[in-house]
Amino acid sequence: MAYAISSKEIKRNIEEKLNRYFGVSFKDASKDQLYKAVSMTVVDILLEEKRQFNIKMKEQKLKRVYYLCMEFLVGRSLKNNLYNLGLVEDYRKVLANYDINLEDLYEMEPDAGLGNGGLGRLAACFMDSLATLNYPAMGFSLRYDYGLFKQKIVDGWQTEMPDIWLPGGEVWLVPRSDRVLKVRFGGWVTENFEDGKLKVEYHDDTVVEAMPYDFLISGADSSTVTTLRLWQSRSISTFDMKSFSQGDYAKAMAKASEAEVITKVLYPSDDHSQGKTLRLKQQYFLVSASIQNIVNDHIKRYGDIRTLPDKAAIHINDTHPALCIPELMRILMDDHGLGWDEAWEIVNKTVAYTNHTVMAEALETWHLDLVLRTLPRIYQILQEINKRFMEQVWKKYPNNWDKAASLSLIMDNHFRMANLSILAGHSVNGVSNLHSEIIKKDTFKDFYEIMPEKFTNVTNGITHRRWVYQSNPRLAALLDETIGHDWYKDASCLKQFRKYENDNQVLERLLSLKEENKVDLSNWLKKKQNVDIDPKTRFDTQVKRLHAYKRQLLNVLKIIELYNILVENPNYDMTPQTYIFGAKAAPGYYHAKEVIELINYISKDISMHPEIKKKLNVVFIEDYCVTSAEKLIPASEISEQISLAGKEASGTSNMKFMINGALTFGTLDGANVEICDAVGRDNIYIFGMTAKEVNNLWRSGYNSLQFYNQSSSLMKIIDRLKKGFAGKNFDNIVNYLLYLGPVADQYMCFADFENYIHVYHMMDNDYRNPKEFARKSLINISEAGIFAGDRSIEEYAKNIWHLEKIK
Ligand code: 26V
Repeated sequence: MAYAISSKEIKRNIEEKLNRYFGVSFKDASKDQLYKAVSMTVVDILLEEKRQFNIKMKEQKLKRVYYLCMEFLVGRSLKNNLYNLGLVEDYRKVLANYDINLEDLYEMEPDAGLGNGGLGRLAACFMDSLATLNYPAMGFSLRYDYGLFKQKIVDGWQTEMPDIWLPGGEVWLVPRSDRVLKVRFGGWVTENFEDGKLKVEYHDDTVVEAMPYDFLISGADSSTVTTLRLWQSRSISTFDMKSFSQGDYAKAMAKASEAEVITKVLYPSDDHSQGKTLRLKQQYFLVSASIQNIVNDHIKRYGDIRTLPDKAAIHINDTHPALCIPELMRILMDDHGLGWDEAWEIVNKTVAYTNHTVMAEALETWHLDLVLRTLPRIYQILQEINKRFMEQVWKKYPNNWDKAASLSLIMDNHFRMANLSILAGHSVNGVSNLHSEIIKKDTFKDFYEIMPEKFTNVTNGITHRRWVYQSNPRLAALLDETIGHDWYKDASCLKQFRKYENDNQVLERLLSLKEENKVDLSNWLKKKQNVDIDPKTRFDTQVKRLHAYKRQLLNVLKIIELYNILVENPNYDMTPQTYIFGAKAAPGYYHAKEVIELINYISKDISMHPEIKKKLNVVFIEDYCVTSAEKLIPASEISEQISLAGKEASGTSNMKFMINGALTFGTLDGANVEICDAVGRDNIYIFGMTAKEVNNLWRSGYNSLQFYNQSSSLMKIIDRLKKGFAGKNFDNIVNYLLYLGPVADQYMCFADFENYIHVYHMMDNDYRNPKEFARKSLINISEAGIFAGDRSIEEYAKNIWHLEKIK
């Protein structure tokens, strides 16, 4: 059901915005002005829907989920909102009357890149599903001035440029100066009892203002709007007049900058927790403002803080917002006079936690001194939580120091945020079956032993509306024609597509639409990077953050192997193929940057050999982001998901590729395992060790040389790396792989190499039979329904948040 608005109104609304904000008419407006004016009219519609939504919420008094996350990787909004409101064609027609192409306006919008990768994009997909399914929900995050850096490749090397998204992105933010809050940092606190009541006083603290901006996200064919509230930090005293009068201009501004820097920039690292003060301030700023907001709203609506768990579910997406636990304790005790036990019970019933990584270096900890200095009251509460917990642990496991050490919230003078989150909340979930098992049996096994009832799984999901309907219109049209349109709201209907697995016409259509998507991608890449790729070659894609555990290097080893073969024998019968990479490395992650450099140099080297390039091409997509993913995924035929088993919590691009008909070439890791179960072994290319085998090999001692000495292929690959590509050798990478340098390959690329190549040949063989390959592709699309974000959200709503839908 489309939002009801006439073409005349649309036209008038756009004209009015153009006139009021830019002083131009349709005819004279620039594309940028048109994009902004059009977007403003869409925001007005969303505000109207929001008003209706608020009325319903007031009447129905439903429980609501508050999704706290440091990252929301939203991408572009104009197209998404027009689709979800069912207004694409109406807007297209209005604009066409003035010779304006709606697609051109989409291209004016910058990505809201307020996230690093999977975790942030998942949060954004979930906002879509929550609104579409009519669940009462609100997201909270930060309004970063700069999102994830823009990647520029300079002579093969990644450099980082600021992502200045606000000039084009701010149109989507609705300022809410009526809801400003205050957050306190630093100083020291005193506790006194007055009339038997605890009175906490703050001294010498710094108060920062939290200014909310609402990002409204419409549901698809639903009148529900989810608000994503982004907090901006502001100084209360913007200006120190005294210093200014004395001529000390820098000092006059210093206080203001100290406050404003908090939400200046998204931390661009998702590989290890660095314990930086500013990051801690960001996290506390987010949770303090959000929890105050939640509590204020609850009191206003219901009057009694004790009913909070009946009306609010607070979800912490990874441990980054885990300080909401002591913050809620603080507010319940210090501001609302509750006792410890009562407050603790409310926190427990309200908070739930999702873990997104088992990588030890990414599990967050905070140094006690840093917390004490930055958040003195929070420090006291955390110490008290731990003291009480340790008393219980000691009682349960007398004199068992191992248990105490593994469960304690404090280790080596650091607070462990995962331990806090598991202890305080009522639910802990992993993001794929395998990951949830690893959490229980390994990462947090001692917690699982004493509180098994808290542990559960919710396998990730993606919004198939953005990732197929909007980004792959040709496939969407084929689905609509064959199985009808119900899949749009109910992805489980995709199963009906399986009826066509032996229908030659449909298989032909699948092949031809993929080819058209490949042509589109080639044209886009030519325009964007002046790079040629041949749409007649197989498109084999690996796009994700660059991290050693994701093993882009293993893919590179395979490419060098093929390159070596072609150099030796240019007539080698090989399916022409193009390897597409897209990846950002954390700015301080040197090894990851070297892998990017290697990919770029191989690409350059191949370009110097035009005959080889026809059969084997490599391209690196600069500045991989949500918008480029939307172009790449529908055109890909092979999806590389080759992390070392046990390391990738779930993966979500694997789901996006699958639903677009690409075949997974991957290890039994994360959600690949469930993809394999869904499509069956014949329709996926699985290779490598299982998570169990990985552990065994690691424990018995991985010796890369053993693999190297037994493989003439690996020897030649290493020789080639030493010799170099396009005049540059890669000795550091050689040392990494052979365990000769300071950084060595813990992710055991060599151990999986042989099987990777073996399965590559099986895949390649299948690919030579297009119809057979198309059938496998069709089966992947048909079985992708379970990886819809809608399914994930239904599980969260039912099993963890206990929500009802808005009527
Ligand atoms: C971690 C850290 C560590 C401290 C510094 C800042 C920072 C920022 C982000 C992260 C997030 C790492 C966790 C993450 O993104 N996990 C990914 O979550 C996806 C959604 O569940 C999942 O599909 C991926 O497998 C998982 O790697």
